[in-house]
This record gives sequence, structure tokens and C-alpha cells, in this order.
Amino acid sequence: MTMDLFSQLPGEPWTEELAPGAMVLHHYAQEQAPLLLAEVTAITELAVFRHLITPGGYRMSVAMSNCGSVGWVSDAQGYRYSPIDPLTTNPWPAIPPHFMALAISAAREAGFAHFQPDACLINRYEVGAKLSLHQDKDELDLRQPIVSVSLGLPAIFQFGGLSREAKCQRVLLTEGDVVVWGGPSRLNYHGVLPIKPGFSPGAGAYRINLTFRCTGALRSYEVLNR
Ligand code: MD3
Ligand code: FE
Repeated sequence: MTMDLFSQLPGEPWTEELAPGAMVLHHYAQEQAPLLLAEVTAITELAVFRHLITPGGYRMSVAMSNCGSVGWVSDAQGYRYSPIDPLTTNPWPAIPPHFMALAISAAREAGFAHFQPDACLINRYEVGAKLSLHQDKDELDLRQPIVSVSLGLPAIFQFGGLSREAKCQRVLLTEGDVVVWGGPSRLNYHGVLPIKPGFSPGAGAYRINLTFRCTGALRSYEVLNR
């Protein structure tokens, strides 16, 4: 038998409940990783990765892009969801049908039957990049979960509680792991520890994370501009 040093057998899928409403679907998207990464490449040719400047004036170590009817942006006015990419003044690329199908089926698997994301943030971590502890609370319908998909290099994810001071669990997220964060965990603090050096066959020296959200932001944007 010829052994291929670079082929990885898909891992057995298994689920882990971190807290009520927070479900890790380990290896759920592993076989789709090459296709998902190719779609990220196509999206980020239209909407390039950029390092947002925090409202406090710091350059984020994570680079970001978006697809969907709105995307996460920041400027002197602060953070918000916007239907326009400020770098091109074009709308964000659409969420690919394959991304939608994955996010909807993962949400369903975790007990959320009516998930219809309107935004997908794409985070790119280089070695050493991190995401400080924060909450995601700018989405209008907090009954809807956030679905995250990890690709490329592994990360140690920090999952805390409803206050910044609550003790954090550490969870290793590897390529193809999908996490559904909803219900009582929807507003929990979370972050990502600095990415360790490594090499991923599909993503090289990067970790890519997709987060699917139901922001409801396009509707409120249209109402404001009527
Ligand atoms: C837990 N991204 O983009 S995804 C973010 O790996 C973000 O890039 C991280 O946090 C990343 O905002 C983590 C996991 C995640 C997303 C939303 C959550 C975990 C969450 C909302 C509530 C609780
Ligand atoms: Fe977050």
C-alpha cells in the first residue's frame, strides 16, 4: 500500500456541550474544508482582508472580511454592521449557497430549526494573532444563535460567562469544528488565545474562522434611510 504523508483521514464526528446552548460539533465540516477555503479565497478577492482599527485606536491583529447583506466594520464612529464594504463602496459578496447550507444544518443539529443568517464574518488569524475577551451583542435577534466554523491552524478558544470576570473554559478548535452558540450562552464572553506557529495543508500559516449571524441590520438600516 502506498502511504500519502499529507492526506488526513476525517475524524469521527462527536458533539460536546460546553454549557447550556453552546454545542461543539467536532469535525462536522472537515471534509468540506478545502471547498470552504476556496470560497473564502474567492470572496476575499472581492472584499480583501483588512485589519480593523478599534474605536480606541488599536489595529486588530485579526484580519477580517465579510459576506452577506451586511458586514462588520469599524471607523471613528465605532463598530457596526454595514451593507457596504467601506474599502470598495460596493455591497459585500453574497453568502455562498454552500456556506448557508452548512450553517443552517449545524444550527438545526444543535436544536435551532429556523436559523437564517444574513451575515458571515470571516476572520483570518496569522501566527500570534488573538482576539481579546468580548461579547457579541450587536445583533438584533438574540434568540438566534451564532454558528462558527474553524479552518486552517488550530486555536485555543476561551469560553467564559456573562460577566468578564467569570472563569473561562479552554477549548481546542481544529479544522472543521463547528460551534453553535445560542440560548443561555448567546451573550457569554469569549476570545481566542494567540495562534501557535504551524502549517495547515489548506490554509498555510493561517487560521480562518467563519461566524454566521442573524443581525437583522439591513432592515433597520433601510428604515433609518427611508
Ligand atoms: C460564544 N470569533 O468574530 S467564534 C467573533 O474564532 C469571534 O474567530 C472567534 O468571536 C473566532 O466575534 C470566535 C466563536 C464564537 C462566536 C460568537 C459567540 C463564540 C461565541 C457568541 C456567544 C458566545
Ligand atoms: Fe465574538
